[in-house]
Amino acid sequence: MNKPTLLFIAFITVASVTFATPHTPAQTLLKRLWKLQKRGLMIGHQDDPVYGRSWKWDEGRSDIKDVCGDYPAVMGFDLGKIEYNADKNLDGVPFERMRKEIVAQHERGGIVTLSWHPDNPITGKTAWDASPQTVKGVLSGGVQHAKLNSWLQYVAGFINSLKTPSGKKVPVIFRPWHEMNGSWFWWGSKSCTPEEFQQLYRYTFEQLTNKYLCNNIVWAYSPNFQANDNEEQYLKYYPGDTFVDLMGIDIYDFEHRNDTYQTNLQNELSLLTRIATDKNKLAALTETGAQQLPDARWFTQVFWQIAQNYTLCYVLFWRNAWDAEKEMYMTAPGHATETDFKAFYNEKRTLFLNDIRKIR
Ligand code: BMA
Repeated sequence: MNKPTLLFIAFITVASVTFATPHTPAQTLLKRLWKLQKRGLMIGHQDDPVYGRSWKWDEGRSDIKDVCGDYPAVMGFDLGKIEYNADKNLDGVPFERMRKEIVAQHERGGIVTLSWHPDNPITGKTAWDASPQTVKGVLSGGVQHAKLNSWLQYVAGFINSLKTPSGKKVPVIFRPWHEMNGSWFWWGSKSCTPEEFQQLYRYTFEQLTNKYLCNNIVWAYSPNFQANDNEEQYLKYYPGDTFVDLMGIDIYDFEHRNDTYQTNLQNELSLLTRIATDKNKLAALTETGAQQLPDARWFTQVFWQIAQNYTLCYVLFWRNAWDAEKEMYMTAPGHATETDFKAFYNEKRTLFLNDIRKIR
């Protein structure tokens, strides 16, 4: 790459933070995230303001707010089906509504993160169709490369459309191609080599940054938990320092095994925070939760017992799905975890919207 091109990229991407000015929306968010990471752990929730345990599509509502009177500091949304320029995402959330909620969360001083579960571009089946060679088929020279290009154009279009009423772009944390070390997604370990994955991630970065000028993205690398994880395994699919601002990990308890979850969480967070510190990147627990929350004191006694020992920017608890009975990871009014969640809310170092909105 020649020098003018490099300089140009420095102005519009965040992964090149070493170049201080001028400030893009992404650089402003990145700076704020570093400040907030020192204050405590921001609490996040997927699809928080669009549906909950016993409701859907109401406005101004949130299971977290209904329990503790405050919104989460971080809200997560998923772009699945944006690749078809569809009206609704894969979980039925209208993109218009999503855009409105993202801007509202930003305007009230909160933070937003985006994931994307696109369908398999070769077979047309879901993101969970891990047919071999899929990634190869969308890379340059592949049979469906043009499709990837058009899909990225829609993603960029949505991200660029996130603007305040006064026309300022809203920054978001984007973690494309998450859980790639798992075997369940078409961009995962069963469907590509680490090199192919890295090409896919970098291509996504380059298209969004250089072609579509998305200057409002903080980039996250977000593999899944794996047994006996170590640095080499964690970094197996890592696209490189230039393309990443935040290092994440996804880890769940699907089996109601508190001890196992705590051990896994501790091991992964030790590793993650060590690697992030070495690389001078932010660290976050990019997805977690105990499925169906069978333990009434899970938030303070299971999760917080471990998480409080680490310096992390945020945690994103997964969704209280309206369309899948098992997919419940957050408290709600009347749920057995309600009292415990209030205690979790009152912990000094758990940060909700009111704790962060003035810290800019
Ligand atoms: C998954 C599950 C799915 C959902 C997807 C995107 O982890 O919750 O039911 O469609 O996330 O939100």
